[in-house]
Amino acid sequence: MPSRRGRTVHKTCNLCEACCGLLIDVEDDRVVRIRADEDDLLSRGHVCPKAMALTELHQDPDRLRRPMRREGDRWKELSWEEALSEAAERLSAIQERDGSDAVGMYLGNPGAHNFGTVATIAPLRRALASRNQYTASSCDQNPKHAASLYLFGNVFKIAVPDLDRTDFFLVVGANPVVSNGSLMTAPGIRRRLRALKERGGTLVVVDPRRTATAALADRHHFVRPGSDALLLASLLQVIFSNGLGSATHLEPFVDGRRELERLVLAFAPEAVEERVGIPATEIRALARDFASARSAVCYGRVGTALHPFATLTNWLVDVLNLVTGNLDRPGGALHARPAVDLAELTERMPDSGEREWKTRVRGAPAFNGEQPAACLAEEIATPGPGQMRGLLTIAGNPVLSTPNGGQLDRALEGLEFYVAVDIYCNETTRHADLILPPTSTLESDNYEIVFHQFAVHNSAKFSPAVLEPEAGALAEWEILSELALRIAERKASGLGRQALRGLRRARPFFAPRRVLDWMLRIGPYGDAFRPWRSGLRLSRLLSEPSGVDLGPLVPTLASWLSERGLRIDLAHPIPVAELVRLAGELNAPLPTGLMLIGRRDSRTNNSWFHNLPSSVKGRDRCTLLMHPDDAKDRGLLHGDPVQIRSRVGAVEVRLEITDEVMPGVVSLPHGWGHGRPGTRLRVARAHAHASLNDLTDELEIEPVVGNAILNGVPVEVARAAADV
Ligand SMILES: Nc1nc2c(c(=O)[nH]1)N[C@H]1C(S)=C(S)[C@@H](COP(=O)(O)OP(=O)(O)OC[C@H]3O[C@@H](n4cnc5c(=O)[nH]c(N)nc54)[C@H](O)[C@@H]3O)O[C@H]1N2
Ligand SMILES: Nc1nc2c(c(=O)[nH]1)N[C@H]1C(S)=C(S)[C@@H](COP(=O)(O)OP(=O)(O)OC[C@H]3O[C@@H](n4cnc5c(=O)[nH]c(N)nc54)[C@H](O)[C@@H]3O)O[C@H]1N2
Ligand code: SF4
Ligand SMILES: [Mo]
Repeated sequence: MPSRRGRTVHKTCNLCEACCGLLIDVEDDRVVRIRADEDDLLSRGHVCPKAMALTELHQDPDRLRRPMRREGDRWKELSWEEALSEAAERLSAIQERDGSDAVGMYLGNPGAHNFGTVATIAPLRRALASRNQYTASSCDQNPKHAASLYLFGNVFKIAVPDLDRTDFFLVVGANPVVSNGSLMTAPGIRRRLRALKERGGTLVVVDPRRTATAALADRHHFVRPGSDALLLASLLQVIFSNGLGSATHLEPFVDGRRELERLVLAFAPEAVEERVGIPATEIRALARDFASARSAVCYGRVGTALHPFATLTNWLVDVLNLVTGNLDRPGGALHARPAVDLAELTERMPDSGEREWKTRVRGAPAFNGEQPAACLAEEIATPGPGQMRGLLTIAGNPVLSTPNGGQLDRALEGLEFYVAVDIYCNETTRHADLILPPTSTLESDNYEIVFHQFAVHNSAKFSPAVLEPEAGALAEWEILSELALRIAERKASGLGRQALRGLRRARPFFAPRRVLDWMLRIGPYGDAFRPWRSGLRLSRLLSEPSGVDLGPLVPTLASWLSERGLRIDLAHPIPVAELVRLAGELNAPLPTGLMLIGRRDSRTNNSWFHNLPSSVKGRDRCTLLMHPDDAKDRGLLHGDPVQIRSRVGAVEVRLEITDEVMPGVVSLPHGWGHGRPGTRLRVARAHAHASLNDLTDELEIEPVVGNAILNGVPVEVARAAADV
């Protein structure tokens, strides 16, 4: 029990998308215990081992607490004023000299989990006004945003599986038991999947690896990496040609069904079975079972996003739900109705200009105002107008997380000036001239603005900082808004400059709590600034620390479409062109050789959790998984050190032989490779291992949105010359 000077604070864990509710006991400004909040509306007592590591993270001696400047090989602390003014001045000076595009920005994954960052990133982008915008989304969910844009008219209008009510859950390329769910905030996946079974429901998993999720499934189909679009098109073919579809209340909004029916004729199960790796009879059975279930939902995640037909695949997932009558209905796929609705909010924002163009060097597509991360290195290294000479990274580690990280690593050395807003000096940020570290997550307020959008139950929860920030520390939003205002000030003249200076002084007025209150008030449950009305405001969230219940997911799509005069076009030219390209693939030679895919581990988080002893202890996790037949063909034994070679590089790891992966497929987790010199990660360096993204190919991108193709990478594997 907390002592007299102790207290218990509610917090939402913001390490992953599950958004679990924690109760944190604090004594004398020290965390003494972290446990699950049994009353949390979403998580109902679920937590994973990572939440327990929050204290370790907070206390990690390598976590940066003061701004640092690199002077040769050494780092020196400097004051916030010096750091912020130098950052803003030097970035703006490069832009003044070489144009706006000469400074780029990369935003990484923890940015989406930080309310302060989400609230301040738009003004910072606007102040920089550069086309060189990058985020981890182009190595992740951009194909889902594109599919939602083409179907429902908004990148944030992403349909969520109604996991707790469905009768048939078809999981394609996701491993929520380990990842804790993505674009599906549903903490406690194991429990929810058990409940599905108990109500007589069915779980089917399609994955080249028998994952922890697949192990719980009624059926698991091995699938050849990158072939999901063929599988989904084939399911549609069976459904259309056997009249298995169901009419829905969305019918009045749907166009192009005939054309889609015609296009998928090419993908009969017999035509795709060899490429997909699932027998035609099983594809037919899956189509029938899915279509005849009382309710069913198909859900695809990272495994559907990192291959050559990623946008089409994500589009087909929603289309399958639609044509079987499962879109916008309980038990199927529904859109959440969060208290701050990003889809509605983006409609209210002034348009920030061009959303799509081609990149300078390669002519790759930009999507949703950002360029593919796969192009980052070449945009830095290739001379000419628009070459990136300055860089700002925020909560990102692209050297380990983007394709051909080794090449990016070298390119970063050539930058004239680089500022990192990050808590660690890691493989990427070691190249920075300045590192600006924000307060730790325990010292920050939190509202999961992004992930309420994808939650399986509508709710709203605010959690205040657990600990007082250390003296002199700045929150992420303070750093970013300071940079935005200082850069904008340098660019403005006369009155504009004065106004910006005034805004800078009034910065507390734009603190995230205040911004959140505004957003709640103009949101779907708010009072629209009419105080005589009752409506959701921050004060209510503060008084209900385990979350405000806003009810189960309900159908909203028909009204969303009709209010905006939108229609669902099943013959949308972009997916249709992709279907035609896919049909062309049916005659291409079948790939031979090994294909490399990634994987995640329940104790780690992408690249940045490996400096915490609890996440690296125990057995080696960065091993190559290989099927026994493939190992035998190569004369390899379990535990052998092996070299994996691709077009772009080679790494060495230990081999694990297992029939958990299908023949022809090998698997290595991403996020490792901490042996590079000059980082300040003592624990991670001792568990360095190798980076998967030293093998992935930056030239391989998906053509619609430019997503990196990080799965299905052709590789060769042989015994390594020396031990690893
Ligand atoms: N081969 C392969 N590559 C992949 C993937 C894959 O499946 N296979 N997955 C992809 C996916 S889904 C993603 S999302 C990306 C992730 O790509 P990134 O976002 O580039 O990488 P992370 O490893 O999440 O690195 C997060 C960074 O944020 C810092 N950080 C942590 N907390 C904070 C904070 O509160 N504030 C700030 N400012 N910094 C913080 C960490 O120190 C670290 O530098 O990786 C992608 N890369
Ligand atoms: N513990 C832990 N949790 C995490 C993270 C973490 O690093 N660690 N990362 C977080 C992030 S940033 C994200 S985006 C989410 C990701 O959440 P998920 O998508 O659920 O997680 P992944 O493990 O990437 O699952 C992708 C699955 O796709 C399979 N796969 C690979 N290629 C193909 C293919 O071509 N077709 C099919 N059908 N399957 C394929 C892989 O074997 C893998 O099982 O997890 C989040 N949660
Ligand atoms: S599942 Fe995710 S949100 Fe929940 S405790 Fe673990 S890391 Fe935190
Ligand atoms: Mo991600």
